[in-house]
Amino acid sequence: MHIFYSDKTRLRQARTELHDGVLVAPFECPERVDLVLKQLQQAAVGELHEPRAYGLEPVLAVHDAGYVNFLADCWHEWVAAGHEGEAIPNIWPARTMRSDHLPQAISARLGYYALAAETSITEGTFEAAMASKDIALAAVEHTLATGEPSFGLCRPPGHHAAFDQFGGYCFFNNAGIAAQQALRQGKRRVAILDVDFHHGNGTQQLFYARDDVLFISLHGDPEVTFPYYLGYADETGQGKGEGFNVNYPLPPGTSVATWMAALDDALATIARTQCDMLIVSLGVDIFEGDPISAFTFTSDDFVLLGQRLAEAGLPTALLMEGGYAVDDIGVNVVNVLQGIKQGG
Ligand code: OKP
Ligand code: ZN
Repeated sequence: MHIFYSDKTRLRQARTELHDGVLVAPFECPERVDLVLKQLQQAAVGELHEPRAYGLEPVLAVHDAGYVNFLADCWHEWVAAGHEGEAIPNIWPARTMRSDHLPQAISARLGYYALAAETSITEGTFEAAMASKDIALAAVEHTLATGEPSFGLCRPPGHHAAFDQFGGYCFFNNAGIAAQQALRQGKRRVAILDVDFHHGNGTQQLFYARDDVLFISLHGDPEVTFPYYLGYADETGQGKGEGFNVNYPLPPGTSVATWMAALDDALATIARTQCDMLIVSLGVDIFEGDPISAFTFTSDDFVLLGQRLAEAGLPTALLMEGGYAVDDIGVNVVNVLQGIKQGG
């Protein structure tokens, strides 16, 4: 198996996350990558490769150009405006105000392009986000060329990033960018299976009205879990995309058996809808020890997850999303990949 990573992901080194009303050290930290890499090397899961630079063109195939320009310039504009700390949105075009006008002040633009406030923009954030989507593109390119599974150690994650919004630690939608690239390379329908604890609202939004990307997500019930405002079971797609969006909101504390039953249902849908590629948004924050999540996977259960994914029998690229129990993140990722290699 080929594994893609980049030291450039370290360029995102935020100091602050607004969490429970306090500015804390971010859960989504550079050490996550170091610890996964260490375990991947120790377990000799596959060859490590650095991606090439694919530029902005594949990003602009799914994201708004104004949004991309905002991300590229935000930190510099923030500093130029004389702000002291990291760039944190604190005003939005909320329901009672105008959203048809983009004000010029960086504080206003920050809120316009943000969907949540926990994610600070810092020096190097844009460069790390660029490296992260390059990792995703390289993984998909390898799987397309060889048919073999690949793993992209993306960081920052991507699944909360929408057409023109960042948040939930995400800036570019790595899985969405990679899926679009696979379609351009001749795939007819790509399944994106999102197993992260949190709903992949960004990925859902990008492909909601399309039938060439099937989006399926298993996640904490948005009634009580971030991102709250999307991820319900009645969101089934729109227009020709009707039936190509499937959500499995599951209550906090859901057993692995119940989760696996939903996964079987998801895999049956993937088989029935004639997808010719599988991209997995691999969040290992479904782990029982995750500090911000509430599912119950043990480290051993991740092997079973990998085996089930292999049973789909499709060319598969796995892309890292969340996972914040840093002591166990490496083992949990390795176990998924070992499960994939063992097959179903
Ligand atoms: C990113 B990914 C916790 C609130 C949740 C944001 C979570 C972002 C998760 N107090 N804050 O899906 O792992
Ligand atoms: Zn998550």
